[in-house]
Amino acid sequence: LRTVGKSLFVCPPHHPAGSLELCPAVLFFCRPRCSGIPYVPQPRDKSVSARSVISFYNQSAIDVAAEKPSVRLTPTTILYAGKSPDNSHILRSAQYLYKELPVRVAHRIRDFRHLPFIVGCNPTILHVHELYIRSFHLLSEFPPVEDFESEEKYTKLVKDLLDDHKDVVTLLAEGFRESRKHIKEYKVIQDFLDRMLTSRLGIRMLAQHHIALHQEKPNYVGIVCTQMSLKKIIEKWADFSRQVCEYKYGFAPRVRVLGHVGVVFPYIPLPLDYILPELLKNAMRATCEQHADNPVNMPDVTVTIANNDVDFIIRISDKGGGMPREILEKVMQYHFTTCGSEMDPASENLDGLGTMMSAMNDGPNGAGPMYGFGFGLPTSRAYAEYLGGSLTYNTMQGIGTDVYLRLRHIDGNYESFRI
Ligand code: ADP
Ligand code: K
Ligand code: MG
Repeated sequence: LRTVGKSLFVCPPHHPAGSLELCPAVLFFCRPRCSGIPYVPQPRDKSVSARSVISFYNQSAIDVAAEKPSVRLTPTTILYAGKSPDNSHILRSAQYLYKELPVRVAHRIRDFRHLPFIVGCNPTILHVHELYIRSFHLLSEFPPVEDFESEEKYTKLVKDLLDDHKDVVTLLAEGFRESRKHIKEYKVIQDFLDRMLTSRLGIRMLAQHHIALHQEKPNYVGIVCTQMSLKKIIEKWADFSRQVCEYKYGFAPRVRVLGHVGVVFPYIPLPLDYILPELLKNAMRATCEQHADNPVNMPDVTVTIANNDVDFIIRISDKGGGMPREILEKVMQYHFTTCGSEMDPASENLDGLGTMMSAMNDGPNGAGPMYGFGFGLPTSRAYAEYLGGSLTYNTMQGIGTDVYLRLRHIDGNYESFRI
């Protein structure tokens, strides 16, 4: 028995010198050559020391910020916030972020603290939790943005933070895959991930909007496209998904776009850049697997656009055989996939995790794999609901599936979502 500080540690008598054996009494590695020498506990994971785990739950500045309500803006507000020739709109935008971001980050930290303890202690989840705490301090300790000089520095910080957080979806997915087996109630994870992912989408939209205000781009105000053509954006992601599909299967179904193909209206393409490829890849995968014996005569994937005053609807129809009855309840669950054996760390479906998730994290610019991660449907649905819309599906076992993405207009005629 040895005493280090106030804690008691038991060092096994047989402990060979220089070993890195896990001491049974504590979750610390023994220092090499620990026999005979009073040893200093080393944290298992460099980023998470015992001190910091305690400090995760003891941060009064965060408590104060977490009590404040978030100020959510409508897209119309950010669209018409006014472009002023003296660029004062950029300064106002930075000042809004300066107040708003610490509050939103504090809300997320509060959510981490409320996770069941066994999940909150998972090293990957602790790592993300710590990332948020670090971001909170960087944002809230930054001096007030008063002029263009401080605005420039602040915008640099925002860009750096966007980059620091780019792998958060991968990390959360990994963390929960490891730890969800300890939780009886799936709803706890679903609610946490829904809030986490949609709040992250909101924060990233605000941050990227602010950054984009510095650049001039035809038909854009920040991240809002004032003349978005649904047909064009669908075709862009159809081409992308066909490439991923061809890479995986050697062939890909064609995509036909029907309905109100001529419509153009103001909208934010960013969330569609995530949702559309996920839905199109699902439709193409089902089609390829159902018609593998006759790929030359594969049925097309049909996308129908319907536009009206209040909202617009995108229906993606495939003849991929439908979803089997026994998985219907599960397809919307995070991590559920019919690729390999679900949640088995040894299964091959993890091979693609890195690439697939880099596509999910950054917006699908990299060629993300076809499927296998189980985040496509639940994340798309959470985003759609965050945007004041819905994602639903009808499936005909033996024939195919129709997925309906319904989203609200942002042109200010009816109430829209808030970012
Ligand atoms: P992933 O694609 O990574 O498996 P998703 O959340 O996108 O995760 O989809 C979950 C599951 O739902 C898929 O594995 C598949 O079994 C089923 N699915 C999704 N879309 C379709 C579709 N259009 N036709 C048939 N099955 C589908
Ligand atoms: K899923
Ligand atoms: Mg998918």
